[in-house]
Amino acid sequence: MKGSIVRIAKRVGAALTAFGVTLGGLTMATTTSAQASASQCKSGQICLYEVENFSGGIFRVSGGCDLNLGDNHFDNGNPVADHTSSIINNSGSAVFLYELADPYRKSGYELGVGAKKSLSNLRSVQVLDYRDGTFKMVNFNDKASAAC
Ligand SMILES: [Ca+2]
Repeated sequence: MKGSIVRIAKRVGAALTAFGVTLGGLTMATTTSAQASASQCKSGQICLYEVENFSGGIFRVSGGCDLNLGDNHFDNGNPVADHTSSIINNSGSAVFLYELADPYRKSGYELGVGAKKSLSNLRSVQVLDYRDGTFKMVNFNDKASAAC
């Protein structure tokens, strides 16, 4: 009796494992096709990415400036504000990411990204802190609320 229960449990376990592997494979395939990539940021565009290394959702800053990212979404539907983890600036001029949206833009952190520059993550970057007017290294991951 005990032996058969163990056998059944093992069989169920094996079936679940097989199912899990199949599901995992499907999930990965789906995720991969929905992931943004660096090549999706064309010449002239400023692109914010939801995930590090230019992955997850992508949002292109229209006209190079958006003073409040609170009403914007990545192409996968997720909110942009406080969710940017990497950036490509393919425009011809510098762009700045701000910790706070207008009208408080110049009351928090400001991160400059030069023309044709990119940052694959924002975990340790030099920002200008308007609170005390000094430059400092901070974790700016998931902090941007405006881009201009
Ligand atoms: Ca906006």
